[in-house]
Amino acid sequence: MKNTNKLNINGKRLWSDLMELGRIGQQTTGGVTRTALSAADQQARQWLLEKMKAAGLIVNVDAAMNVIGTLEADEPQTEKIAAMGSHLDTVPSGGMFDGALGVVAALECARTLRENRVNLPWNLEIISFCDEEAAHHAGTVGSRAMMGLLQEGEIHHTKNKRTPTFAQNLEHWGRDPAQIDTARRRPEEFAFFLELHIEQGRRLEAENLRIGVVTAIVGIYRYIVSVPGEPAHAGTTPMSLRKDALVEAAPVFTLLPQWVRERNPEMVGTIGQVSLEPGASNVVPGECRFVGELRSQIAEDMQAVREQLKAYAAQREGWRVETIYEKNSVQLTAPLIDYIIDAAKSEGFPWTRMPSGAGHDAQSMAAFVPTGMIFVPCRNGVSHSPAELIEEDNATEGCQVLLRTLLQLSARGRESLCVSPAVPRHQ
Ligand code: HGY
Ligand code: MN
Ligand code: MN
Repeated sequence: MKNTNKLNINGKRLWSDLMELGRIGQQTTGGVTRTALSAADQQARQWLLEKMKAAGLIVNVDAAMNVIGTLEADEPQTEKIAAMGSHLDTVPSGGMFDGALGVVAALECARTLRENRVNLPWNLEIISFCDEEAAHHAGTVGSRAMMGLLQEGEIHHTKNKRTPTFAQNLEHWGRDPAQIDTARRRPEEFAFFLELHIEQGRRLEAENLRIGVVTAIVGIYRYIVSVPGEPAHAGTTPMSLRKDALVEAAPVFTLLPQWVRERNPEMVGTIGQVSLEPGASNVVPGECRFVGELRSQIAEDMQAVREQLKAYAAQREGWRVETIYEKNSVQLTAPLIDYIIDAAKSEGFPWTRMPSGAGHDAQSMAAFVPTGMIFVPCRNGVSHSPAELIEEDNATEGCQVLLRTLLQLSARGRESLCVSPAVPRHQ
């Protein structure tokens, strides 16, 4: 491989792409809504495909609607594939950098390599995973489909009656849900997977650091709780005769955070979604369904609060607790962490090791593939909000470290990179 010590990505082009992509699904509120398999998400998928083709990549959209662009090596010295990427889907009224930065930066690395005729010893795959943000039911659908981690039938579940299932939306885009298993890849195909992402927390900014070297990704346990009531006329039904599902459910909205705080101040718990049936202002709620999630680097924390929630529900007639999923935290791959640190040092950016409090597609990949993650700071640590913001320099620096890590792995990593998957903690 030719000398690449001074190879730099094109930060202006990277930023221009991020701004262009950020306009897809932009809301008048300033946020971006590209929920998975929506028209805006599909528009972003098409945008990416065009950019990948213009960059000379071989493109493919797999059965889970992951987008994969391949920069083929002229003379590959191994069957193994280097992979980088993230996701383009967003939460409703989210930001324009969560996920997008990792996909566009990976594309920028591929363009830079091709323009400078740098020939890697392996094919490079740029991947944009589908439905990272749990638009239908569970999250990281595309990356879990690729790693064979989907639960039986999960693409036919939905978190509420107003949301189509992932399978229904696949059909909407002309895909056959029955084929989803063909998205599965053999983990041993991959030499490694790298993901660049905004930190979505305050630490890097607070400590004046520019690069986060991710050591572990938080565990997430997520449940749908259904609470029965009796639908009734809001005007003619006396208070004493009501069975109001929202009133029944309401104590849990404060109890769950209290259980979490009492268990471990480092742990978090959220009820971010509540739906009522029939959901009319003049009908006493006949059913309340809410999604509760617990996050901790320590599985026992989440198990303890899960048992409190299940015990509370078990004492109440008709309550149901459905597990969406229980993902334990994963440690990322030591040799890759060292390569990312070397890359940050050689680019001269102050860095730190740190865990991720957010979930990522890297978590799915890390189950079976050597995986590393790079963070850049975001303004006030805000994310999943129209106020999500990074500077152009953050994008450039993160992308430069991503490229440097890839180059160093390509130059000397093949032998030293022990192809041992990450060690999921507390499995
Ligand atoms: O929820 C998460 O942590 C991620 O942003 N999907
Ligand atoms: Mn997110
Ligand atoms: Mn993300």
